Amino acid sequence: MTSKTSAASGKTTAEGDFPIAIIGAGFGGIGMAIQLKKAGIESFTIFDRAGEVGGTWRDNTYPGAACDVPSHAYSLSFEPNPKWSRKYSPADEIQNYILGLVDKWKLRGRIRFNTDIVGASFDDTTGAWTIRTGDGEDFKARVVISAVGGLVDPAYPDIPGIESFEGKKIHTARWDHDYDLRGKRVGVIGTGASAVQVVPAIAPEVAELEVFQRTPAWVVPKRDAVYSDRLKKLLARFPVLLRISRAFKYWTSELLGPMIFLDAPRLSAVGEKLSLAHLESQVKDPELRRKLRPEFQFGCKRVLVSDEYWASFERGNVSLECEAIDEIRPRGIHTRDGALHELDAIVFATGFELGLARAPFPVVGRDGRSLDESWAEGAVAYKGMTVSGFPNWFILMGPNTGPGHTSVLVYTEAQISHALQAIRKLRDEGLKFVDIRQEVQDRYNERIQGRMKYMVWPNCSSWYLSKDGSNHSLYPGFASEYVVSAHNFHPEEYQIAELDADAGHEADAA
Ligand code: N01
Repeated sequence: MTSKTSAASGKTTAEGDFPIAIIGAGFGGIGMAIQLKKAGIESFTIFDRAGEVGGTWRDNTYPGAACDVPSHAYSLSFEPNPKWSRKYSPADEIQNYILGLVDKWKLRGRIRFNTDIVGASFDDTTGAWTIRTGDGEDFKARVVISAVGGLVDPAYPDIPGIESFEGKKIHTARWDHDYDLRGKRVGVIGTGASAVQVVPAIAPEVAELEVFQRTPAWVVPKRDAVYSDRLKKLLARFPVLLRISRAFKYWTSELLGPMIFLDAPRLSAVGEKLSLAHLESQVKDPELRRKLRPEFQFGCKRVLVSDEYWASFERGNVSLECEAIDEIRPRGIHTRDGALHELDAIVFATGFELGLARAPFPVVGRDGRSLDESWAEGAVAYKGMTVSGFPNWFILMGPNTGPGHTSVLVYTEAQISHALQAIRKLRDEGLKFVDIRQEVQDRYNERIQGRMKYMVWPNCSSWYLSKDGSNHSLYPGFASEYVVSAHNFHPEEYQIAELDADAGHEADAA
């Protein structure tokens, strides 16, 4: 448990001998908590600003929401699930998997829901972090696991007049299930990973659906499949089969990875050919195909996976609008050709504010330096996890740890393992802190940024890139390479400070 201090009264209560704070109860935070429990470390508290666990899978409930990575790979390897109903599970099934883990590991009582962390600061003398909630409560923790996620807050487009719209506005990441789309004239802005799922899901219900496309995207076949009861029973009975299925899916994605992340036109051409064949099989009208055909290099933006998105445009009630949006007016969307598209509702499939690029809240490390100052020229961390000057602070899904080609959880598991080893060392050896050496962090990031020129991502605009064109989001390489390098904690890479007896007592009792 995390030690608690009431900011108002200044009183303290000790709730554990090595308090650990986990911020975020999504896949990362819950996975970390499970591994801590497995290691016999119980002194943790999970904080989440929402009223339920699940993170992404709690928030993204739009019709058609699913994972575009196969579930046998997109799940925690240490919590295998033979019961996935299909190859690509719907969002609610993934959320139920997370809820099941919380019950199985009795984590619910360890979570402080509706608790927004608004600040954190490190005390050099005690080796403890103080984290503050929105209600003004302070908690002390010897280690903080920042598992706040990278794609959390919905981004609305900067389109003039957006506030003036008199119909219903819905963002995919905050779906309003009370609003009935049946029989409505609906516009969807955006053609990314969320749009390709929501468009085919709502198309049969609405009266008219207009998809406002700024940039057409590469889509590849999903080849989704329902898993029969017989198969699920077999997987449950012989867990090795599930492991084989996971390994097969993982290594297939690794094998195809270079086609998606490398700036290798010949490899990109293979992906483009596959996608264009898919387009041809889904859309009969050559003019419509021309409008849907992307012009940027395959992999430069996220490759989309769908068997139904392009086919939706074959429906009589679905149309594609490629004219640029001029403004939003009370009755609809006005495009640059002068047309007013009258609508009852606008769905914003316009993505997320990039949470990776900045501190999630003011974080003050050693010498009073803030994380935002350290990240003024872009978010950097050692292997995406630790930042020099911010000891005992471990980030899950941090800078340059996103994949474009495989399951993000593979990366997260490596980060959990790294943090767990560090926690064990700190706790078992009575250390004050471990702080990644600046030169180790710098060398690592020079290598990461040096590799970017061989990657496809600088060749087009996407959320992967910061405003200055640098990439602090994705890992430029194979997932296996990252896992091998990040999985183990190497003490020699960190500055290690001993806990002096008095300060230690103070930290633990605080
Ligand atoms: O968001 P996006 P997303 N006028 O940023 C368009 C993950 N994810 O929610 O391409 C008109 O990709 C914008 O146009 P353009 C995944 O990592 C995972 O779809 O910039 N259009 C684009 O088409 C993914 O990468 C799953 O020209 C405007 C769209 O909005 C990430 O989340 C499922 C506009 C935004 O696309 C984000 O995906 C869903 C404007 N002013 C998401 N502004 C899985 O299945 C923006 N757009 C795991």
